[in-house]
Amino acid sequence: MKYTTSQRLFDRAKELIPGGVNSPVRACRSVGANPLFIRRAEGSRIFDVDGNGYIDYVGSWGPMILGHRHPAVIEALTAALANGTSYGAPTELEVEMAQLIIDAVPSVEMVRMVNSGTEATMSAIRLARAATGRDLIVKFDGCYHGHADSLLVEAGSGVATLAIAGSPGVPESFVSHTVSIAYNDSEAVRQVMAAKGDKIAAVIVEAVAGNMGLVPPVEGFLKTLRQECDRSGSVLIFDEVMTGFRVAYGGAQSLYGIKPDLTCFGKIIGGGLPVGAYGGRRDLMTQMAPQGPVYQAGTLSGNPLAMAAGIAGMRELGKPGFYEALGEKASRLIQGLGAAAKKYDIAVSIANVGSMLGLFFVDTPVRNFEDAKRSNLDRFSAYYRIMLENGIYLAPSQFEALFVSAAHEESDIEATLRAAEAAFKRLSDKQQ
Ligand code: KE4
Repeated sequence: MKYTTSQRLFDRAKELIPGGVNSPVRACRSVGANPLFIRRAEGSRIFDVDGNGYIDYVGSWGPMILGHRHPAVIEALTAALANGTSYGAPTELEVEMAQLIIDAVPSVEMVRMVNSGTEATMSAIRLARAATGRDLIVKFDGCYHGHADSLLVEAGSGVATLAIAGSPGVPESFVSHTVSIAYNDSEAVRQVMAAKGDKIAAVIVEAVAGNMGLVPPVEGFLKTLRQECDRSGSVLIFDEVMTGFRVAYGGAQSLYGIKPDLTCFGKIIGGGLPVGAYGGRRDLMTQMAPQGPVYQAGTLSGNPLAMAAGIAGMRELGKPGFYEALGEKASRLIQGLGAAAKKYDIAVSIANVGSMLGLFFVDTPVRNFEDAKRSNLDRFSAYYRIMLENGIYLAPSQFEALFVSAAHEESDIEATLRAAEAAFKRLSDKQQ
């Protein structure tokens, strides 16, 4: 494949934008590649500026569950555009979006729109601290909740990929209020809550972790969080920015039967436009300005274009059988990947929760960030590059999840499995 235009644009971008990208993980540094500059996307495919086409499993890092340019989304956006782009005033679309989220997620009694997942988690943390009068928050190693200061501690995603524990510029005083413990370690949770529970404002967790690669919760982990927060009076926050409307219409909380006090959303609910939201118990949410004293605001919060795209997409997701069909595709892919790796004796740990998939190059189960970090990153990088050569667009990091969309056809799955088999064969040959 030819990448000359991407390369030229990247060289220029690096002079103008830090690292040449507007979000670090896009720089592909951890896989020793240069980023492709994208011109357009359609359905399950994405096309770079050199005219190369790829089957897309990044899906804009989660939002594109319907595939790119779904007709219903494009039609709704076109109609919304005819009325303008932003007013800075309430619209009927925001009422409709709020109703859709509240109807889909029973733990959410009220909801506030913001413009990113980071804003959603940052606001939920502020609300929990205000409501409890406490400062401490608990998060989990390898979980990423956006780049708000108090959450950039042992974070996953781009931070994990860049191996930054926290980040320069975050005052020690900020992270001193954040405790990060091992994901899936219920005993550690009980110990921290026993020791500090009366000082802990909130426990925030990815109910299915997608930012250290895919790591599902083990039996009892989420229940322990619920029980311990009930016991200590701490607010349980599910960060469903990635899993919300992804793993089920009601999110991960509907799969595992645990009701958090607050939930954060993003990605899918904006249909590909900038969006975030947080919501939950009415007694908490009514403390947000202007109804209550806790301040949070946003010029473009509830933007009519993002609302129109999100609502149109969510209506498609609410149709009978949508998640079953999507889950079947993901399972076929996962099973095929496992069989291909086995055929060439390549040790992998693979998992999926609905249409969120993970593949680690490690021969033991991955239950937390320490396990994930044992993955063979050199092998992952080689796999990434071989798959790209074969027209498969994967997340350029071992510490990310992959996403199957409704637009992925059987032929896409088959092409992906052929590419994976070729990749595992090459890895196996190199191994010998
Ligand atoms: P944003 O601020 O990027 O909209 O959302 C932050 C966020 C919060 N919570 C979870 C569970 C998330 O996964 C994210 C963002 N996800 C990453 C990819 N894993 C975004 C990609 C990027 O940083 O470019």
